[in-house]
Amino acid sequence: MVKILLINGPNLNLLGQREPEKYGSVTLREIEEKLSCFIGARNAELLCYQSNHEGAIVDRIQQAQVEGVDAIIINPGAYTHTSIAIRDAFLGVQIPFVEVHLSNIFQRESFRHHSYLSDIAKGCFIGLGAKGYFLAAEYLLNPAI
Ligand code: CA2
Repeated sequence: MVKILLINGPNLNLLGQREPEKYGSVTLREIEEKLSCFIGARNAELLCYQSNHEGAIVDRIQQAQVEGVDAIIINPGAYTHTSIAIRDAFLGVQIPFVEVHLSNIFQRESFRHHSYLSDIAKGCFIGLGAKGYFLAAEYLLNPAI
């Protein structure tokens, strides 16, 4: 069975509780539950992980290799713009991944315009809110048109 790992980075545990105008009103738990159903209905399995700690995210990516995870969906939060360590973790495991951002990072401050992951990701869904996670899953499970 295809195994997909969803990783959410720092502060995304607060989704739906603060700044709904920026990040929407759906909670992370709701996203995880709905995405699990979406992926389960396609005979695949979803593992969910959120951490506010860079090294813990690196550990989880390395562990994914051991577990035989087939693909990763990641919203690295602010680590998108800072983390060479998370980039190196992906280069080390060679698990295909899709990068998701709820907000359109290109409409925001210039320091959010660069991602350390986008050029090594399969692709990115940016600025489409929580729908981006589902579009990423749909792509990973069914990449052909
Ligand atoms: O748009 C995205 O998904 C981001 O990855 C969100 C990050 C931000 O640093 C990136 O530039 C773009 C911030 C996540 C903060 O999440 C919160 C959620 C609710 C309340 C407060 C913060």
